[in-house]
Amino acid sequence: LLFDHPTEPVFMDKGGNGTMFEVPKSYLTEKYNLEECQIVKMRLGDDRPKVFVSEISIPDLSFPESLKRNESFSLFIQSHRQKAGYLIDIFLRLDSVEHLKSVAVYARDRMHPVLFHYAFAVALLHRPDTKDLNLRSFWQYFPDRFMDSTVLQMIREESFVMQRTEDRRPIVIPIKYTASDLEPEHNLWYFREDLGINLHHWHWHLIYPIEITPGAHHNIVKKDRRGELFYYMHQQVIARYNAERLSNNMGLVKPFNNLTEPIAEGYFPKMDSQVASRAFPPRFDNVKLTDLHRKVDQLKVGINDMNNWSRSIYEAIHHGFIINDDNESVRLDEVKGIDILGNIIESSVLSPNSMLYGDLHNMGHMLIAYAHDPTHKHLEFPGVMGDSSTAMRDPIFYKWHAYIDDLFQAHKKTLPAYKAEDLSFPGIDVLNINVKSRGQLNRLTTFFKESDVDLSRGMDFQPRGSVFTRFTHLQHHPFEYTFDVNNSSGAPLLGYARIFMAPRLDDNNSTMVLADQRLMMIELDKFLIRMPPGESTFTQKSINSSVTIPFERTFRDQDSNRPGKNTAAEQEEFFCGCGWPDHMLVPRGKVEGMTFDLFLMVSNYENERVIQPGVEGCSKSASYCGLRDRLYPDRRSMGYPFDRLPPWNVTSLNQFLTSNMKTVEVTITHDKTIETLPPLTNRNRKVD
Ligand code: CUO
Repeated sequence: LLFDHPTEPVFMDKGGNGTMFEVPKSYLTEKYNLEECQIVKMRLGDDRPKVFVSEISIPDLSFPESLKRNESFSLFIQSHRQKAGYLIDIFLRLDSVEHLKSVAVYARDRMHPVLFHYAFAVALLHRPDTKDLNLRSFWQYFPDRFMDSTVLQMIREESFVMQRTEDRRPIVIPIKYTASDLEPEHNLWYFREDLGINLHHWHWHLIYPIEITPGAHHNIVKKDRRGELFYYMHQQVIARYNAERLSNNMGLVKPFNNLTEPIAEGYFPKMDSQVASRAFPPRFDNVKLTDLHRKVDQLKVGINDMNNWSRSIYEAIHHGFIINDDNESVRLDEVKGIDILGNIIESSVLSPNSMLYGDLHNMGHMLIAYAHDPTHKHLEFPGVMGDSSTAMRDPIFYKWHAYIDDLFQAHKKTLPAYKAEDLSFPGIDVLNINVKSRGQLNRLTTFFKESDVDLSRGMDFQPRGSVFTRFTHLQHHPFEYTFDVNNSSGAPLLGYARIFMAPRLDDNNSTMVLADQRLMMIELDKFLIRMPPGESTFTQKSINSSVTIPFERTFRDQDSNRPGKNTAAEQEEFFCGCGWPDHMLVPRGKVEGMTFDLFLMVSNYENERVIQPGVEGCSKSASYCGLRDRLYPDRRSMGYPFDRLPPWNVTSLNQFLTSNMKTVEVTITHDKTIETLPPLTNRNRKVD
């Protein structure tokens, strides 16, 4: 209830029979008066859900409250992060769930709705007594950040005219609503504006916060290899985006490495923020960045600062060490180097020297997000790049992150190539690998498909009840990997099966050299296999990928509303909510078919396993998201074996292969027919 309808106030009332009573100081009663509130209460009727809370001593929330409710909130801005961090810390310190509930009720109406949602979700996720709660997805509460604002208006109309929920029809989100075909970048609408992808990004940043108030007694930032995961997850996004570009006969994304150069690609989001009641500002074509100075956000950063930070980071990479706060040098070695750099470049509060290396990535987001009003002259809010739930909609996101990835790759290039002993697995031969989908061998098919999602939790309309929105997204037919392995060691062995895929041809239709193709390698799955002596066959279904979460989990509302669905097995869902959406597991491909190299490596699990206690629950989407409360379940560098340059004399994927690896050519064909849904009302909606 505290998450539902985020822009509506909680109505509070004294009550009960002396044992429990609702918090007396409500936002509404402070703003209006008790009598007026009683009238509102009568008007709303008595069937509204009620929650009783304990009497509490009111915490001092003046610091997070200083961000006004109708302003914008961005995790890329330090002063906003600090306000959220303060609130998170208060939530984490409370000694019981009962207390937490009371303080949360008190805080909810006084805080910025997104700040509250973020802080409360982070706290629930990290408190031992609440971390198993099954929370719904962010898009359900803030649908305004995920779709065209005209759709929201149509939903209001539908719910107003069709008072009975069962008579309501789904509101169809038009395909391609943010631009026309005159804009070539618009080909990629299905990737950039995908609900599941944007949700994944929000969720990732939710479980890997950048900072919490200094001195906070819970350290929720310091998670295992979080800097490296920042690099790897975003690197994979770029690899995937490039595969989509090639699928659409477009050139690879160009890094935004000269901040004084105009940004050719404009972006007009066509979304209204419900919280701020303002449109997300657009960015026109060919806008140039200028120094940012917004006193209201305590935000001051110049293009020069950015260039200096970037220079210092490149220097550190080329010298092979960074200088920390205590003026000591710390080597950027093969194991920890990338993790240190991740925290420096992002940058998180774990950056060992934020004076010297600055806040490069976050400030890039903000410079771009405020390109239309860098000095707050027009009192404008940030564009979509200012928030992790909306940033991936904008073409510049990919150019900015391609630049960020170039920095990481500069470090990876300083590391020695993997030697044969780092790659091979004595005694193991991979004999073959195939994929099968609907009876077809090594041919995958993608298509567009309509799906309905219920948005009623995020809408502040009356009367209530489900209203569905119908959106179109990419999908593929499920597939299955099959491979044969020969174990000649005479003893059982454990292997880690690592599956990647990359386009074979570049944007010039020439076969890529491995030094380029490795950057395009998309991780598809990673799983443990037990290999008895002799030959064995293994199969793995695409839906069980370690990269993805199933469609139902992304669009869970219908799921969690079903009776009996919130089983113990689903209790780890919130962390599990992080994961690349299954419907975007493979690139679109081309109508005439597009050639990919599918790669399998079976590596020695004994050298790579991470010994740690606890059950394996929720380990399904660990590749991009890690595991809750546990170490990243692979000792190898993320992206292994493609994270480093191959030896100079290995130019093709085939030359790279040792006997524990195999590749196969896979064709992805895009079927242009859209799988549509019948125009049903809620009455004939099949709930199960
Ligand atoms: Cu995820 Cu730039 O970090 O957005």
